[in-house]
Amino acid sequence: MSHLLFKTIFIFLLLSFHLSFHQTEASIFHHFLVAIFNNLPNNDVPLTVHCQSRDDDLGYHNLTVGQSFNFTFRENIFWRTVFYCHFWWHPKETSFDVFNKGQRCIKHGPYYSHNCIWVAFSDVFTLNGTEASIFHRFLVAIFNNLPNNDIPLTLHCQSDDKDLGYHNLTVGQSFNFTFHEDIIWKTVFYCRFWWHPKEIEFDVFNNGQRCIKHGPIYSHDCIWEAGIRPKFLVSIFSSLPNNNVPLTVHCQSRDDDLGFHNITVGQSYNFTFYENFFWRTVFFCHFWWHPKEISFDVFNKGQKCIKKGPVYSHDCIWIAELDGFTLNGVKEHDW
Ligand SMILES: *[C@@H]1O[C@H](CO)[C@@H](O)[C@H](O)[C@H]1NC(C)=O
Ligand SMILES: *[C@@H]1O[C@H](CO)[C@@H](O)[C@H](O)[C@H]1NC(C)=O
Ligand SMILES: *[C@@H]1O[C@H](CO)[C@@H](O)[C@H](O)[C@H]1NC(C)=O
Ligand SMILES: *[C@@H]1O[C@H](CO)[C@@H](O)[C@H](O)[C@H]1NC(C)=O
Ligand SMILES: *[C@@H]1O[C@H](CO)[C@@H](O)[C@H](O)[C@H]1NC(C)=O
Ligand SMILES: *[C@@H]1O[C@H](CO)[C@@H](O)[C@H](O)[C@H]1NC(C)=O
Ligand SMILES: CC(=O)N[C@H]1CO[C@H](CO)[C@@H](O)[C@@H]1O
Repeated sequence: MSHLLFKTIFIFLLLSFHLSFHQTEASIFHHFLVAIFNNLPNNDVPLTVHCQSRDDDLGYHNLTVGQSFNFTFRENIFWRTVFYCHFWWHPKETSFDVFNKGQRCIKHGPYYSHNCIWVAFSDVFTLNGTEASIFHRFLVAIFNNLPNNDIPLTLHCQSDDKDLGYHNLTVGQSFNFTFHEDIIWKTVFYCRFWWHPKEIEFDVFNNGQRCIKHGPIYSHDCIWEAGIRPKFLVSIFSSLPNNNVPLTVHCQSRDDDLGFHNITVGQSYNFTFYENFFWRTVFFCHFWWHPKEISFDVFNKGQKCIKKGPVYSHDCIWIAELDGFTLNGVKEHDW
């Protein structure tokens, strides 16, 4: 009996959830269409397409000239859907996001549209009639921002069919080149760098939307800087009134737990670290000064310590006072 009651309630709950879901659905979901047309020259090679999202694999499709492959989906209000497709038109191949942004299909898409009409031509893809200009002309700039030590930065950049030669850059100099990327045709530029005794080689361009796969931003300017990774200092100084209660601090990053430290009045607790190229380091600290406590990021942004930090500095000097915390002289947090 009780089992049956439970079942009934469960079904009722399920039904009512379902109903309310459908009631709100209309206002929060948008319908999108992605269409991929084959407008390639007729050469007996089909355009093979394989599209996927995180959750859906739409399978492989062969399109003859004039054919299209379409799919529709509903985007939720969080605009998190990403569909990417891999294209083969022997011997060429490429892959890119065909949808990663509500309203414009892709970031920097040409129009506000819920119809994402992609057309494959022999040398370019268009989105909704516009040559996807974000893929078109690219600049690679390589700056020598190394310390001055009489050794030039020597570099040698190449693609499969171009050799850009050897170049020596003195400090402050840059070496630039531009090229046209046709997004079907996979351009890769790689460079070898020498700064005696160091030497390294990597791709400076291998992705039409972000310069390199997993590059930090959508851009067709690929600005590389050779430098020494900047070293940052975080210093936490207690300027609290002397009342026998120490300031206890516990700082962590994603990878490092710096442990618990008690700072007496007039003392400081410091740590230093090297920030990586992608500026992704975050350090957050928890502070206790009985009965008060607070936690916040003490570092989450290269150059200014924190987003909207008061000054450009590699030294992040936090001072704990009776009424809160200052960063490099500017009040940032109340207790
Ligand atoms: C697509 O065509 C290729 C030959 O060009 C063939 O190997 C493949 O099986 C075809 N795939 C589908 C899904 O029809
Ligand atoms: C795909 O969508 C486009 C644009 O709405 C339409 O012209 C075309 O007929 C559709 N193709 C198929 C196979 O549904
Ligand atoms: C670059 O400098 C090195 C010495 O550091 C020299 O041997 C080489 O010839 C120079 N190359 C060019 C292209 O100027
Ligand atoms: C290379 O490009 C950068 C970024 O646009 C620019 O600041 C710099 O002056 C250029 N250098 C040369 C030598 O053209
Ligand atoms: C910090 O001080 C508290 C007492 O105020 C003590 O319980 C704790 O063990 C101390 N921690 C460290 C790391 O010294
Ligand atoms: C922490 O850094 C500050 C600022 O550079 C410095 O004045 C202080 O002496 C350092 N404290 C310790 C314990 O190293
Ligand atoms: C060429 C083409 O398809 N243009 C369309 C792009 O999207 C806008 C907004 O939906 C339409 O008005 C255009 O006709």
